Amino acid sequence: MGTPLEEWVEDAARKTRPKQVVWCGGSEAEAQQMVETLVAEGRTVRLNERTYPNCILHRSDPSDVARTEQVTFICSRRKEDAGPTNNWMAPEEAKQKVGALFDGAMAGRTMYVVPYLMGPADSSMTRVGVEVTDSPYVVVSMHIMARIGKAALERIGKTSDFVPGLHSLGDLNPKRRFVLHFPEEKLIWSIGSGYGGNALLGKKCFALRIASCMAREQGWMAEHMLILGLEDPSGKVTYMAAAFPSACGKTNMAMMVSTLEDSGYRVWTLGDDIAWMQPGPDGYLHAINPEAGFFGVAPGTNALTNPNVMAAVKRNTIFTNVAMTASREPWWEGMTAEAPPELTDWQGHKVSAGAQGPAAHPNSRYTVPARQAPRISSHWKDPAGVPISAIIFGGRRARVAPLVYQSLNWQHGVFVGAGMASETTAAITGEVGVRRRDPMAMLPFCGYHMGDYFRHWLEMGRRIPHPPRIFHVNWFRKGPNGKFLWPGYGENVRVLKWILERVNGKGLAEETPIGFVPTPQGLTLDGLAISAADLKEVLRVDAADWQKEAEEIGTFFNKFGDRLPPELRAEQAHLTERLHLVASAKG
Ligand code: GTP
Ligand code: SPV
Ligand code: MN
Repeated sequence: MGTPLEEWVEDAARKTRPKQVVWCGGSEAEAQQMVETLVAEGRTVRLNERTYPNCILHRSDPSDVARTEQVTFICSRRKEDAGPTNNWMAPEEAKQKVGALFDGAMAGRTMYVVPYLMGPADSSMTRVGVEVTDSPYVVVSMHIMARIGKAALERIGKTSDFVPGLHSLGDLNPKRRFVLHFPEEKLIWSIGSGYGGNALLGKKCFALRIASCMAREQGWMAEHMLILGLEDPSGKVTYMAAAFPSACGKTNMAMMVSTLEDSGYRVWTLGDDIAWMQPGPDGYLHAINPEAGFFGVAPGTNALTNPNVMAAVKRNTIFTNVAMTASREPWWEGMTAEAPPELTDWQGHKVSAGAQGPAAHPNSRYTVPARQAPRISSHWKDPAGVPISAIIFGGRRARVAPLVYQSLNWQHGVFVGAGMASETTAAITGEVGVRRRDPMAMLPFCGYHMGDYFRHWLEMGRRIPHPPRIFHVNWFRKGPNGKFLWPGYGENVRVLKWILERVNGKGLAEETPIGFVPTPQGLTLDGLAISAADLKEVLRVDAADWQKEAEEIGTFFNKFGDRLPPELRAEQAHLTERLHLVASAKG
């Protein structure tokens, strides 16, 4: 009899029948060997060794470039435990149907066993997973994104205290692609995709879908949030966590180069996608970043919008589906004003003059070690996490949502998060630019009934003596000319500064029906080129628009039936009343 881990690996090998099984330890030599394998497979090239040392470009299958939510399932025993926002499949049916696809799936291939930690080795908030995969791309990515090898194995020892994840590329046919989560067993099965969020099982599958279930059982929170520290002129750092849907600005905000550095406001990076949070002995909600790297959206990133990212990805980085210049350097739309001559596009074709479509895929990405972020916080691996003073929700809204507002209290803040919406992006397969409600940016990531998830948020608020203040931001509001009203990126620090002031009981604000909105004087705007008219528009709360919004939120809440906490229904009614009062005062 082997250990539970050995037995599970043997089981996986019996099913998938690889030609060999390789246990991964996470060494640099192993990474190099994996890159050799990738290059030999023909979809990966090494980039310019002088300007981009130890960087590779991987071109994925053209049908496998983003998360596929329609084939992502929660396989809880009871359908109602997955709730109305998740796809559901019965566990036995899932095991039979998808088990058949795993049968012999690794024939002739190597099965890699990747034990990994989510979180720093010495933190009580850290959890362990093991991924078996037949994809060397997944292995090199996990090398960067998680802490691999000995520490994880030591932690598991002879116990069964790990989240197993079985992954195979299968035949990469979208028709035979499935991403399955078994929340009662804490088990993950993924087949038919090699793409980040579908295939790096430590990330969305474990650290959000499975972890959200663990967090609810164990009294903590697993959220789709960046973590940053905002340093003020006195040197004091205040920590904030922000939840924006996929490709809505988390990595950029976490790695922001503040335009107010000269006046002493500096942003420190701790995490860019996932936060695990737990009340600490000091009465604050403490957050750790369970990951060790960033898997960021490339297009739109340049030396002006985000010099920190540009500096970070100059070495030891995996680029996926970006374009390549004649000198073997990565390129994507928005990196330079004009496309360089002689580009190779993300599918490996030479780009001819007047070519249609982008040269880099809109969801092309870089995978970079967190330690390479120029402004990585000295606390990013702190086992106790950092105390969070503000939670910021946000979305991509061309209309309606103002630049920033503060909720009235925790319960109202939970309502703001539960009712948030955003326009869809290239990070998921499907139509781009469609507005959908995406509570707490967790719509695709909550592993259980979202009504219960809202209840868990409300309960956490009661259990935290010093709860974070809750805000909502929108960098993407557009004027009548279709242009963004707010410059965004490094200028967003002006909004963070106001949030910091509000946390400290200062900051000028007007109370509107939706919450506290900064007065134009409340924002520090010196050195910013924004017209008074645009500023007014970006802060505007339109009662008629918001009445429609409140109605839509009400309709969305109907989905949850009697699992919707009554507090949220009450908040929706209060918002409607406040809007009504304002409208009738004006009328
Ligand atoms: P995921 O990794 O998918 O979870 O995305 P993310 O939330 O980390 O988004 P990211 O920071 O990678 O940004 C996504 C896209 O939004 C990129 O193309 C950015 O250039 C763009 N973006 C980010 N911040 C801003 C901003 O403040 N203003 C504008 N206009 N665009 C932004
Ligand atoms: C997202 O889609 O939210 C991402 C990219 O962060 S992935 O890891 O693919 O989920
Ligand atoms: Mn994400």
